Amino acid sequence: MQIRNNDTALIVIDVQNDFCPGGALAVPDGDGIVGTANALMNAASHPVLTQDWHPAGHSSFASAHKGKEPFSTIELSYGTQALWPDHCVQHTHGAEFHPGLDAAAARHTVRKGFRQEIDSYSAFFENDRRTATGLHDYLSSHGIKAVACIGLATDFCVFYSVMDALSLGYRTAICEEACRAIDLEGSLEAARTAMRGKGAVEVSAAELLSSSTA
Ligand code: VGL
Ligand code: ZN
Repeated sequence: MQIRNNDTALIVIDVQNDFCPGGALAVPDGDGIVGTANALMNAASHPVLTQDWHPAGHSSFASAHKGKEPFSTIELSYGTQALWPDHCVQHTHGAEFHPGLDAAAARHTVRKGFRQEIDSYSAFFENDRRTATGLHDYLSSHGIKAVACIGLATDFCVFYSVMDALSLGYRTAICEEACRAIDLEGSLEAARTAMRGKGAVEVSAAELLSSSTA
């Protein structure tokens, strides 16, 4: 897969301050992908960003549920939801893209998780698995047939985005050197197995950047 191709989009997932060291839900070495993400975005014909964008008191925050701790789970109307520290609250520093990310290189930004009662890991569908974010319509209207996913975190938002992209019929690649994981109770291995099993291919940044016909 090559991101210079007109029918291919690069989806850069949640490279935001709160997911980087020092942030409220820091992913280990989350900021270690910024340089590669910039190189890929600047080469891509269709770079798209996603931004986790929660209202204060969001239902995915442990603090919104009496007696609940972060990294536990709760049953919401649509099923089991993991509970997180407050993070990516709209219009706060934590919700901003990492300052080193060349966000201006993006052609489109998708905000997700802004409905009080529904979390959204995937760039395509919220956690009720029904509510669309609008990204599929956007990509379809631009003739996109293939997507390469990078960003934070491998085993949550990247994972759900990859699985939905496959379900929607996109040729789908993940570039793990440009991803970092939370890895909660084996979630990284489980995510890898599920992504491979459904047909996602692992690609290097070098391959995504190449323009060979091989
Ligand atoms: C994410 C947990 C909560 C992510 C977002 O970007 O992977 N994880 N919100
Ligand atoms: Zn979130």
